[in-house]
Order: sequence, then structure tokens, then C-alpha cells
Amino acid sequence: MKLKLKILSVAALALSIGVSMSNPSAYAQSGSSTDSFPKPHNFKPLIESAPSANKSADQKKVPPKNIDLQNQNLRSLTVAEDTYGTNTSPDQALTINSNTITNGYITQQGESRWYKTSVPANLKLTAYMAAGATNTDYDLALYRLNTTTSTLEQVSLSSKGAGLYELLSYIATSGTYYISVTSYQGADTTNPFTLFTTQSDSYDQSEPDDNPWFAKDRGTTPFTSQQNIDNALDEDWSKITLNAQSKVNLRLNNTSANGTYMLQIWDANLKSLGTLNQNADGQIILPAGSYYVQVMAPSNFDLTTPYTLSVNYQNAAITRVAISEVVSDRGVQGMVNYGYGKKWRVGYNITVKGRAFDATGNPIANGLVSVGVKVKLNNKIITQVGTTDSMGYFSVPLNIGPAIGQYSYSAPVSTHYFDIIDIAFASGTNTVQADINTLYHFAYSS
Ligand SMILES: [Ca+2]
Ligand SMILES: [Ca+2]
Ligand SMILES: [Ca+2]
Repeated sequence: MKLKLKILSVAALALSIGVSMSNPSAYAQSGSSTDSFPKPHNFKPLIESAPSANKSADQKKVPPKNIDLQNQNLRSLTVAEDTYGTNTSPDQALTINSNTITNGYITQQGESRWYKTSVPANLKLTAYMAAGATNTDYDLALYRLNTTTSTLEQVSLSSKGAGLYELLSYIATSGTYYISVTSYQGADTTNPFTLFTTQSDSYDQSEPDDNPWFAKDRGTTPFTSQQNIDNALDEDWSKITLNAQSKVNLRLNNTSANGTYMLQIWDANLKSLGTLNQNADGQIILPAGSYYVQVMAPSNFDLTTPYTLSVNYQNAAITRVAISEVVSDRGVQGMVNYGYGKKWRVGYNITVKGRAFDATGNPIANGLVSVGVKVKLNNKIITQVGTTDSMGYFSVPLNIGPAIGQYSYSAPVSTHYFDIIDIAFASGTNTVQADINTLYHFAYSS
């Protein structure tokens, strides 16, 4: 089956995104390189495309979890002493400094290059790595040195596919941290990979969440998340899961005058499904499966002003409505019991008010609700369509005209004549369940 991805009515999504790279001057404090800091993005707006079949994003082999350093001769070299890399094992790790660009080479597939850096206090440690050529696939892992056991304990990793940079973060206690860059596929002695680390003393409560493996799992329910971007590399990832094809509503609110953010949607295979600028509404229809929402700062960030990410869902299928009120003219408004159960009593002009839900009970925003009434006079059917609001509420007016008075009810001072008429609901071509199916259609009293 061909899966279709649609954008509904959101002009902002059609904008192409201009990209400027992170500002290198913010990092080049003691650098071995003064090249501009590369964090390549290849943005595209959310556009129609067919998501590929869902697979887990973490199928790749990952670096070893724990590495025993006992009985190994640790050395201390600087990057300048070992430009082309004999640092192929942890005991040969090169010391790198925070906020410094390091370049390295891997000479054959499967090799690693090792680095170590010290974290002086409790800080968030961020590491970024980009391979030099897009046909190589290098991965990044972070280890903490357990000084008691002389073991490197893996505390984070990032292992995306070829052509994607790697990014990880870790809420670190003070100590020595080891970083491995490992070739999963290919090698390149012409184009160096780039490694960069930074440390943040202030960060939001969802950290670390800088890649899909550490994405905050938001499950299947709508959420809002208030977070901040604490450094130019910081990315905040959320994982969402759709049990069925769904319309996903996205919005990234940011009031900062200094930071400019955007979000990007990824499928489970880490294929980008497009981007959305801050302060714009986006909606995308996605098949069942898991997806990632990535928030990032392509150009500049503002540590002090949080953004708010909102994700909610609009299932295409309304399956149930709950009627709160049927408003009527002719002074017969309200629920009465004419001997056939309590029903809404109506005259000529009525307004049917209620709320629409999907099969799992979520209110459906922007859904279509059709209301149909069949009166006894000429068995005429009157229908009208309304749209639900952002909370799933709808209000649909109909002019159903007069009743013929098939039934009567003896009230204390008069007799009321009325019909019992059918009312039904639909959404598109689907029948919708409702908590009412008949009305008292008031004719006259005598
Ligand atoms: Ca990779
Ligand atoms: Ca953050
Ligand atoms: Ca983050």
C-alpha cells in the first residue's frame, strides 16, 4: 500500500529554511584548528513524501559497553603530537580540550580513534562528530573512567547512518571521560572527521536528550515540553508513537529575541520528514509507528529563555460524539420525558452541540461532524456539517421545520403533540456513535 503524507493548510511549512552554521568564534578558545565549526544541516520543509517502513533506529552494532583498562600503560599526548592518529585504543587516547575543534582520520573500516577529556565539576558534557565524507559512517561513544575498577563504562552513544553527524550529551560528574570515534562503514584518509566537545553548567530537566537513543519517550499521548537550548550544539529529541495513522499537530513556541529555533521530524529509520520553523503551526499525516521530534538552534540560541514544544494528534476518524445540548427555538428547549424516555425537545431551528472523539477517547480537533435529522413531515431528511474546534467541540445548526404531531402527552394544563424523530451522526463516510438517536419534535399544544 502506498502511504501518503499530506500537509494541510499550513503555509508556513512550505518555506525553505536558510541555514547558517554555528558561530566558530564562540568555541575557538584554545583550538588546534580555527576552521569554521561545521555542523552541517540539510534542511527541507515538511513536504509530501512517503515514509519508509518502520524499523528500530538502534539496530546497528554499537561499541562495547565496558572496557577494562587495567594493566594498560596509559599515555598522555596532545593532539599536536599525534595528528594522524595512532590513538586506536583507549590506552592511546589523546587528550582534547573543551570548546576545541579536533580533526582526525580513520584509515580502515572498523578502526577507532580515542580521545579523553576531563570534566572539572558536575556539568553537562556534549560531544559532536561529523565524518569528512558522506559515504563513510562513523559513530560516536562516550565512556566514563571508573577509577575504582579502571574500567571505561559507556554512558552515551550516537550511531546514526552515513551522512549524518553524531551528537551525544551526558550529565557528568567530575572525572575523566573517553570518547571513541569508530568506523562502522568506510574510512577516509583525505577528509578528516571533526570532533568537538563543550560543557554546560545550566541545562533543562530533560537532558540528556540529544539524539534518538536518548530521546524522551512521550508515548502516544499529546504533550507539551518546556526546555531550553543550552549551547549551540544542543538538540532536544522526543520520541512519539502513533498506534494508527494520525494527523500530528506540531508547534514550537519561542519568545526569545536572541535564539531562533526549529523542529525536524524523523521517521524510525532516521529519515528526515521535514522541518518546521518556530512559532508556526504544522500538521503532518503519518502512518502508525514511532517518530522523533528534534528541536535545535541552527544559528543562535538563548540559554535564558525556554521554548515550548507542543505535539498533539488528530485522528482522521471520529468514531463517537457526546451531545451536551440541543438548543431550540419556539420555547421548547431542554430535556423532557413525554413517556418515551428523556430526550431533547426541539422546534424548528435547532443547534446540536457536542464533542467528538476517536476510538481511544481522544478529542478530535478540526474534524468534520455531519448531523442528520429525519422529520415526519414528508419524511424529509435535513443534514448539516460542522467542524470541531481545537478541543473537539462542535456546534451544528439545522432548520428542521414543523412536526406533524403523531404522539400526544397530557401535561397538567394542556396536551402536547409531538413526533419522535431520528437524529444520526457521521464524519466523512464513517458512521459515528452518539449518546442520542431520537428527539421529541414539538408540534403544538392544546
Ligand atoms: Ca554514524
Ligand atoms: Ca536542551
Ligand atoms: Ca538536549
